[in-house]
Amino acid sequence: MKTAFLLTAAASLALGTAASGQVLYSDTFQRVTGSGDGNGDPNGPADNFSDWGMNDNALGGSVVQTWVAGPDRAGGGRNAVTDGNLGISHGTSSTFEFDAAAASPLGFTIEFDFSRFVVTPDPGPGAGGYIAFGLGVDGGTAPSDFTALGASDFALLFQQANNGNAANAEAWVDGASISNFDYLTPDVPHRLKLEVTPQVAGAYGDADLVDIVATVDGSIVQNYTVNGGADFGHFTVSANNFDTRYIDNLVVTTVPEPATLALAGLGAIAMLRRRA
Ligand SMILES: [Ca+2]
Ligand SMILES: [Ca+2]
Ligand SMILES: [Ca+2]
Repeated sequence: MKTAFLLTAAASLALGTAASGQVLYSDTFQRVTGSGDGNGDPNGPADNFSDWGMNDNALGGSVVQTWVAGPDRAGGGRNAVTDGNLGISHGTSSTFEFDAAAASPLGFTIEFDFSRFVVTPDPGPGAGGYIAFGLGVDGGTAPSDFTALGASDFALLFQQANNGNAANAEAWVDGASISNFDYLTPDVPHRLKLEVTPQVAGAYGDADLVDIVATVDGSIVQNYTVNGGADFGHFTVSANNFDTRYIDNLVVTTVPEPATLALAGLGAIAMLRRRA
């Protein structure tokens, strides 16, 4: 009777841990980095350089890295900057090269806010263009405004409704568009959650299958099964140069391993027995 109670208590602890996951890193971009104002003016102050600085982990996590951002824009205002609140991208890419996949055999989650416009109503030319989010950009890839799409293993692109597309969001695999869906109003902020689960624990390679659930604003749900690739847990943000986009409140979470949970459960039993 007593043993049964203790086992139930340990199981509850284990389930509680599994449900919450563990934050690997986060970023609220409450800092000022890069040159220029990132206002989207390609004729702005010359010789701007791109810099997103280091993540702040203000929403949890312990992994700290410097974002790889670029290119720099000598002679123009296009760049990647942080403005004290947002991670801004205009004709640039920013990659967080910590490999969340390598750290998360059972899967990981990437969640953040984004918008196609820092300033609304849109001050730029034509209200067009995209912001895109890629997984798997290999380390050492030179950033361009196309990196998240052209150099990733999987990506989602968000743009305006027109421009000849059937819908205003697209999924890309290995540099090519595979399908599209509608994320409703393209001119307001949204929240994207990517839940990434390898079909075989720890297998994120080119020949491995990875399930991805993409959820926009908690209600628009898209399911994908794609091949992985090297550096699959790298996260990249790219935007073209039509306007000035941003992300904010980034949280990357790992799914705990059952071995760890079992040990935690056994530890809990041992502790409870010692106290009984
Ligand atoms: Ca912020
Ligand atoms: Ca890759
Ligand atoms: Ca691939």
